[in-house]
Amino acid sequence: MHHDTIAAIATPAGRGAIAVVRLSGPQALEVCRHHIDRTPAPRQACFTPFHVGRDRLDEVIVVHYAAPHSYTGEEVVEISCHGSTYIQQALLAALIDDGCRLAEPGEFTRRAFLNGRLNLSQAEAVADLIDATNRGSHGMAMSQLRGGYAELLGDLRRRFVDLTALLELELDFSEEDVEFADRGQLRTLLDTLVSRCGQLAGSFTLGNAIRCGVPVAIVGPPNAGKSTLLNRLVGDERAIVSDQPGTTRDTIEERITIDGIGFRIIDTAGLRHSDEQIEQAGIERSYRTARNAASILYVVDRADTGSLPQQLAALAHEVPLEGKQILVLCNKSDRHQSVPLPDAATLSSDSTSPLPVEAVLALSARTGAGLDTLHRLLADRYRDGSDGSEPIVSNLRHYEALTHVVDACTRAQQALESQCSADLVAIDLRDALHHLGTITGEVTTDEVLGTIFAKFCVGK
Ligand SMILES: Nc1nc2c(ncn2[C@@H]2O[C@H](COP(=O)(O)OP(=O)(O)OP(=O)(O)O)[C@@H](O)[C@H]2O)c(=O)[nH]1
Ligand SMILES: [Mg+2]
Repeated sequence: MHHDTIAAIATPAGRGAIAVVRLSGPQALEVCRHHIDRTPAPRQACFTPFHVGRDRLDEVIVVHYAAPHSYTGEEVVEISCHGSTYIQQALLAALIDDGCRLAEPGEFTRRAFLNGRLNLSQAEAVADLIDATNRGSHGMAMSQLRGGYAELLGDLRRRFVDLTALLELELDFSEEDVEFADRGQLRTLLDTLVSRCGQLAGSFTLGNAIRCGVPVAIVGPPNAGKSTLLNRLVGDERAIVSDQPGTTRDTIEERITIDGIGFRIIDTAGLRHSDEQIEQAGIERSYRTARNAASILYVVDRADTGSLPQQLAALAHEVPLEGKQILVLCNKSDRHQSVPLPDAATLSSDSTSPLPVEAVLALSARTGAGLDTLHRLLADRYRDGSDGSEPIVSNLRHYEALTHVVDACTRAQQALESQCSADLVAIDLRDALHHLGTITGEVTTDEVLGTIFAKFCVGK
C-alpha cells in the first residue's frame, strides 16, 4: 500500500459540462472533508458545497469508495464539479495544498495493479479501452479486460510452476536417480503451451491490424481508377484523379470504418516499368505499402484484364502474398459491363507462385456500383477478430513474450526427447515460466511498469 495520496483531473483538459477530480490514498477522504460540509457515506452520491478557505468554490457531488472496494484498492474519492477550467484548477490546487501529490500518468491503474485489483494484462486493456475508436478495437480491449487469454495463461502457468518445482527437486537428489516430475504430464503440458501460445502469437498480426486500423493497399496499373476508388471509399476528393497515367506519385492514406472495424486505406502509384526516377521511387513505395498491407485491392480496368495473370505474378515477385487478402477489382464496369470477369480460382492456379485471390469483383469507382460487396468482403475478413469471441493478441509486449514461451517450451521438449539431464530441462522451463509471468504481471520490473503506465492518461 502507498502512504501518499494522489490527485488528478480525470476528465479531458479544457472546459466541459462537468469535470471529475479523483483522489486515491490513505488521506483521500480526510483531505476532501476539509472542503465540504458533510461526510459522504461510502458509495453514495453526496451533494455539497466545496469551499476553498472561506470561499465557496462550487457545488459538487462527492462519492467515496472505501478501501479495499475501490478501483485502486485504496481510499478513493471522486469529486464531480462544474467543468470550468478555473474551478477544476482551483479545486485541484486546494487538494495539493492539503498534502496530496499530483498523480503521474496511469498511476491510479498502476496502484490498482500493485494492490491486486487487476492483473497486468487487464491494466493494459484499460489503456486500450480508452484508446478504442471503433467497435473492433473496443471489442478486443473489453475481452482482455474481462480476463481474456491471461486467465488461461495464468492457469497453465500455475500447473507449470508445480511441475518445474518437482523437476528442480530432483536436482537435490541427483545422486539417487529419482523422478518426482511425471515426464508424461510435463510433455502434455509443454504440448498444450506450445500450441496455445503459438495460436495466440499467430493472432497478433490480425489483433494489431484491428487495434491500429487494418492496412489496405490499393495497387494496380496506372489509370485503372485506384485514386477514384480511394476517394469513393472515404467519401471525399482526397486524391487527384486524371486520365493521365502516372498521376499518383506518392502514397495517400485515409482512415475509414466499415461495420465497426477501422481500416487504413492507402492509395499508391500505378505499377509499370518506368525510367523516370521520381516515378520509380513512387512505385517502390507502392510495393512497400503492399508488403505491409493485410488486404490488397488490385485494381484493373475491366477492359484490360488480358495480362492480369502476368501482372499478379509480377506483384507476387515483389510482395510475399501468402496470408494476405487479395481482391481483384475490375473497375470501370459502368463502361465495360459486357466484358467477362476473370475467374478467381483460375487466376490463383495459373501462377507458379502462391496467389491467394479471394474474389474477383466488378466495380465502378465512378458510380459506386460493387462497393457494397467490397465493404462486405473486407469486413467479413476481420470481423471474427473484433467481436471478442476469439482470444486475439493485440499487444506487442504479449506477442513477444508468447514467442519466447513457444521457443523455450520447444527447447524443453527437445531436451526431454534427447533424455537430457533434469537441470538442462529446468533451465528452459524457468525461461518459459518467466515469460508467461510477464504477461499477467507475476514477473515484472519497475522499468516494464514504467513503460506501460507512461502511455496512460493522467487521472486513469
Ligand atoms: N468510366 C469510369 N471511369 C473511371 C472509373 N474510375 C476511374 N475512372 C477514370 O479513370 C481515369 C483514371 O483514374 P484515377 O483514379 O486517376 O486512376 P489511378 O489508377 O489512380 O491512376 P494513376 O494514379 O495514374 O496510377 C480518370 O479519368 C477517372 O475519371 C470508373 O469506375 N468508371
Ligand atoms: Mg492515382
